[in-house]
Amino acid sequence: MDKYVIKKGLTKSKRTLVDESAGCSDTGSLTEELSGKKCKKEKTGSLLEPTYTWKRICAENLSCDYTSLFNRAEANEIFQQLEKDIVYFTGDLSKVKVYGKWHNVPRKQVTFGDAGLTYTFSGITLTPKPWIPVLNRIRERIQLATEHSFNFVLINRYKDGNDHIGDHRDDEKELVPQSPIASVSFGACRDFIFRHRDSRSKNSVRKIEPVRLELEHGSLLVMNFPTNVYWYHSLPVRRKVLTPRVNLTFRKIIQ
Ligand SMILES: O=C(O)CCC(=O)C(=O)O
Repeated sequence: MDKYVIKKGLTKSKRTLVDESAGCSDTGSLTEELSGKKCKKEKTGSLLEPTYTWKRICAENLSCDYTSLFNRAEANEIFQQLEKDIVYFTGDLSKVKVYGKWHNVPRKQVTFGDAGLTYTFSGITLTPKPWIPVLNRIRERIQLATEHSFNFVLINRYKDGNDHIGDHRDDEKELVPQSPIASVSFGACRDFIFRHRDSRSKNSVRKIEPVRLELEHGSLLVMNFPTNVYWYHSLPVRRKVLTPRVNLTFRKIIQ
């Protein structure tokens, strides 16, 4: 396995978890941000809130948290609903500009969010569609698990392992500075790779191992600051994957 830290099977409060992950709590704001997360079973009236078992993923200036957000039955139901309800962008909105040339994106994408927001990436400005119930269900669950609220989501659909997303950082100027990004996945399990900005090519002066994850059906990956400053991420082609996957990255956009 590559050189990074994963703490498994922790169901304690996030404060304890950070304290146990020496070397990962070197960012002052990180400890503060994680301390409020909800990881304990609590009884609220007659409702039993779900328990989240978090894994910490750390490397130099990389700080992520990973959990199963939905059980298999819920994840199956939500995946079906997404496949039924989500209508993806077509035409010019399904293209990206790379080195001045327009290309079709090798996947489908669409955005939803609060009225009045816009988001520009890869040369296109996207106006979000209004929230729909299945997205609010996911958004509310993320808020319960992380105590962060999000006002925008980018949805990517990969029809099979040929669809992919190349190395990039989520560092657009519209994002609230230092805010986390919550990435929820449904459908096929896919590899997800982080590469440090100083170690992306063969000629790089520094040699920093990539961080490889498998994003599972119903999972949540929280990318905390400053991960997206230092690390690029990608979902590479995997020809053996024959089934679709839908990924939703929830973001905080400046109003
Ligand atoms: O599909 C994924 O897991 C990655 C999506 C992504 O990189 C993005 O939305 O910026």
